[in-house]
Formats: sequence, C-alpha cells, structure tokens
Amino acid sequence: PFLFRLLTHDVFISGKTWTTFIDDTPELFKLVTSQNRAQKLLAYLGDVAVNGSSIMGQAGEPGLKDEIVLPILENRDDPNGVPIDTTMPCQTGWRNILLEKGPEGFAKAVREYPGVLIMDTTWRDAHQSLLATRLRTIDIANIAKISSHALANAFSLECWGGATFDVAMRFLYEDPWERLRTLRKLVPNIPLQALVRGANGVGYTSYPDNAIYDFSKRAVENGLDIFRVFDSLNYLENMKLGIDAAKKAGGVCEAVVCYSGDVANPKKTKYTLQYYLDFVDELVNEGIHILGIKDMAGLLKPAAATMLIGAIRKKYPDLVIHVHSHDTAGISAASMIAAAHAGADVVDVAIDSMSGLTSQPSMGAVCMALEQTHLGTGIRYSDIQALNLYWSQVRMLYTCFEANVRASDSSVFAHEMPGGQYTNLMFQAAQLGLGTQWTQIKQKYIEANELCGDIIKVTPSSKVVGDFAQWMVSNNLSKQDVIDKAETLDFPSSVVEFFQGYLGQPVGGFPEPLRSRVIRDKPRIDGRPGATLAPIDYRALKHELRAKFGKHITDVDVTSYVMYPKVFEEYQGFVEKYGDLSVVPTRYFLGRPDIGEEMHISIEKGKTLIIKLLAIGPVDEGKGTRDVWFEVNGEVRAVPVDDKS
Ligand code: 3PY
Ligand code: ZN
Repeated sequence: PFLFRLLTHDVFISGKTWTTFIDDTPELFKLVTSQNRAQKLLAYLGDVAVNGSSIMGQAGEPGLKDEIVLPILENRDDPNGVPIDTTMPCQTGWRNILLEKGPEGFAKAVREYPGVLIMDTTWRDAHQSLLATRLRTIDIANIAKISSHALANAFSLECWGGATFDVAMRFLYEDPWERLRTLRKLVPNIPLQALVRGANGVGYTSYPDNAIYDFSKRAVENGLDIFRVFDSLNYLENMKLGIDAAKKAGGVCEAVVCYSGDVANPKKTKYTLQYYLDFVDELVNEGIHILGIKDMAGLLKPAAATMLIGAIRKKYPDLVIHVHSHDTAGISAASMIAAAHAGADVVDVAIDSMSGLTSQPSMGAVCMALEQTHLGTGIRYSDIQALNLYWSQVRMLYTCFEANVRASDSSVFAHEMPGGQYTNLMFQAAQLGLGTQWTQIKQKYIEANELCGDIIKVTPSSKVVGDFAQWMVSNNLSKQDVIDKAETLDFPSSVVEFFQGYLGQPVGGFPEPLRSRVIRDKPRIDGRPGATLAPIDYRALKHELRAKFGKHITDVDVTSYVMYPKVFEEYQGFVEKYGDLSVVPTRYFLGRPDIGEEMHISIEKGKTLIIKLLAIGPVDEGKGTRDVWFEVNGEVRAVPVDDKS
C-alpha cells in the first residue's frame, strides 16, 4: 500500500520531486556569470560524452538511468492520510536539546532517555565502506529534509570526516565544507557527527597542534555538532589533543576506544577487558562528553559486547556509551542489540540498502528488534521503509563503485581489517586479476600486523599494515623472511614512518629488534609526533593561497589545504576548468547521456539549464579533438573536447 500510495501521489506523478531541493536551497549555488558557467559545464559534459567519466575507481556507467523518486512520509496522526509535509525541514530533535543545554546537558539527556538511540551512518561510513566513499553531496542533500523528519529522534547523522573529506576534493571535485553547510541547513534538528582521526585530523599523518584546533573550530562554525575522536593506535597523548580541540571548539566530544582482539577470548592477552577499562578511565579523566566504542573491523561478538559494555556501564553509571561496529562477519546486528541490553545509549546503523557486509547493520532490523523490547529507538518502521526506497535507488546509481563484496566473511576475526579497508584491498586484489591474490593479502595482513606488534588497526595505522601486507605479497616474503632480512629490505615508506614513531606510540611499544632494523639511522620519535611540529601561520598561508588561486580562497579553504595540500591544489585547478560540478545530477556526472536526452541542471536559484546532447563530431586529426554539440535552453553550442582514446 505504501508503494502504491507513493506511485499514485500527485507530486510524484507531476515529476516535481527531483527539483524541489534545488529550488528551495539557492544558497548552494554560488553566483558566477552564468554564460561562463554554462560553458565550463558543457566542457565537462562534453568530456564525459567523448571519453566517459574519469573518476578514479569507476567501473562502467551508473546502474540507474532514471530520475530518483523521492519518498513520501506517512502521517500516522492525520485522519485523512495526508502525508507529512517535507517541503520544510523538521524543527524538533536532539539538536534542540544540545543547543539549549550544551554538550554536558545533552549527554545527560541522552543518558536519561529510556530507550536506545541510533546514529545513522548512511551519509558517511556506509558509503565509505561499500562505495569507496564516492557518494556526492547532491544525493545526500536531496533526501536531507525528508530525513530530518523521518529520523527526528536519531541521536545523530554521521555525515562528515573519515575519508569523506579527502575523497570529496580528490575524486568528486567538491568542497567538503560546502557539504557540511548544505546538510546543516537542510537538517537543523538532528546533531551532525563527524569522525576525526585525533591528532591526524582528517588526514593520514600528524599535524601541528594549531592545525587540529583550527580544523575543529571551523567544523563547528560550519555546522558540525559531534566529534567522534579516535587515535589509530589508541595513543592517549594523541587523543588528548583531539579531545581538547573538539571541546574548545564548542562541540560534543565523543572520545573513542578502538576495539581490537576479543575480550571474551581468554587466549587473546593483549587487548583484554582490563586494557579497555584502563583506557576508558584515562579518557574519562580528560573530561569527555561521550564514550565511543569503535569496532572498526566488526570483531565485537555479542557475548564480548555484553562483557565490555556491561563492565563499563557498571563502573560508570552516568557515562553515555555509543557503540559502532561493521557487519563484515555478519554478526553486528546481534552485537548492537547485545550492547543495547548491556547499557549502551546509542548504537550505529545504516539504512537497509546501504547496510550489511562491510557497512553497519541494518537500521530496519536493529530498530525493529529493539522495538519489541523496552529499548525502542523512536524511529518508525514506515519511515525507514520510505528512506530505504530512496537509498535503494541511490545504491543502483553508484553500482560503478561497488567493491563486489557479496557475502559475509568471518575471516575478519583473524585478519581484523577495518570495513572500509576491506573493500578497498579486495577491490585492488580483484583488479590484479589473480583469484588467489585476495586470500594471500588477508594472510599477509595477519603476518604484517604481527610484525608491527599486533597494533590497533584503523586509518592511518591500518594503511601501514595494508601497505606492509601488499608489499610482502608482491615481494613474496614470509614473516620470517622479513625478520631475517630486515636490515637489507626496502620497506614501504608508511611502514618505516610507523616504526619511526610518526603515528604515535603503539600499545605495548614497538617490537625490537625489528624497529631498529627497519629504521636504521633515521630519526625516532618517542613521544607525541605533532608536539615537535612548527605551528602553521594561517594568515600568511591564506595570503599565499589567494595570490596563487584568487580572492575566493576562504579560511576553510586554507584548512583544506593544510590537511591535503596537493589534493587541494588539484581540486582548485579542476574547479577553475569546469566550475562547480556539485549541481550536476550523478547520472550525468558519472555517465554519458543518450543523444537527445534532456538534462535538467540547476546552476543557481531560478536558473535551470535544459541541456541536450545533439551530436559528437569526428576527430580533428591535427588537434586530436572532437566538437561536441549541445542544445542549451534551445540554443545550439559546440565545445571542443580532447579525445583521449
Ligand atoms: C576513517 O578514519 O576513515 C575510518 O573510517 C576509520 O574507521
Ligand atoms: Zn566504521
């Protein structure tokens, strides 16, 4: 009946569903001279028409050619069955409590909530884990207002940080700050959450302290509420910096324990229940608002979740506990339910069609299972179905980035690869075309981790282990070979830097004599790596970047540059050439239009270009270009495009 009502709804039939978001949010689109802008846009569309999309990692065309249908939310209280009005964002939710009471009061209210709350990871971790982080702002923004209603009782929406910052600029040619501001406007009522790599910010390396303070401050200014701060080695000194920066910025500080090993297995003696309880004590001493348990690989089985969360809850009755996992082995829904029963306040889920496998467990499954207990989440079944209708279409649109993980894999309990890295390495192994490559990588990953001393593995430390493993496979080295020949081997730079101490100090210290044999006469850092880095002069840098790229460079651009200098420069070059492409619907951003197909692209409020691809001309042998003919709002225009074939 829901689908029937949707398909017969006036708004849906009129075909207006797609454009409302764009019409309602003019701020998204910076005013640039439209002529010039249209010409740049045609240059991009022409390039895709001739050469196909050149977005890294894309295999084939998007799997959905039709316009995406927006869902309609049932209104349970309306006697006439009039659906909820989603033309405006919902105005009530947990963010109201945060704004009213501040981070401490917010945490207290969350702790007092009788049920369990959810964080929806669909906008960050789910696509990072399933679709190579390639989800574009437009596809999130188009469902944002509806989500503000459907998920009004959610603790938060994870939408930023992790790999999204890097990928937005590097591969999607988008401004990550603009994404944050856009979502903030469309979702005023639900806290927005980001994953932050502590002293590594949103990058892969250590930054000077003032870079972490600057980044956190800008994040709050642009709409972020909650920082999930972790360190890739659970190194307290790095954590302290991230925690302090989040708090000073005025954000909610969710400090995280990264989970490794198995607390319920007495044979695993490194990351024991006592280890975690001690680490929690240290974090609590830093005055955090919320404790996160980040099971980035999906190792936390239900009995272990009961033990771990139960023990923390017993020791800290008032501490808000937020649990995160991945479904790689297929167990995470059960673990989240166990965590909830053991006293967790918030659990992480992703909308059904973006859940499971290396992503988070399904929102529908977890919420409906909890609904039958005293721990209901306040998220309605019909709303989950409505959102899922949208996301199942988006998932099809992005098939060209699917890693092709088809089934659960309990070998994760042995290799402990984080969800995002699992798909990444699997994809790379598949591209090498060797059927056994993937099994070998998983095996070497176990050995590489042992060589590093059984470390916590999450970005960036997981990258060290991944690089190490791939290098062992390609050089055909066993663990023993590495130990025996360490002094003469040419290790990957990330591995050398890890052993030098550039990520921080691992739990239990570095394994010797391997460390000394790997780093030889290179410097070693025995404390917090960022502590010795000179502060960044932001004023001077802004000046420099303005001289180089123009007056449009803002403070957040400087922050982006600090995190990713080279990526930012390339991104600026791309925008210079093609303009802001974030307004282009994904199926044209990633795929070739058919000849004669009408593309509707809203470049600014009240300015929609109706573009038709008319013809692609022959190659000019001298120049190697082709003229691509378009009709733009009835006018014929041609753009020359390099033929890269
Ligand atoms: C990231 O840092 O990107 C992660 O998702 C870690 O789990
Ligand atoms: Zn995760």
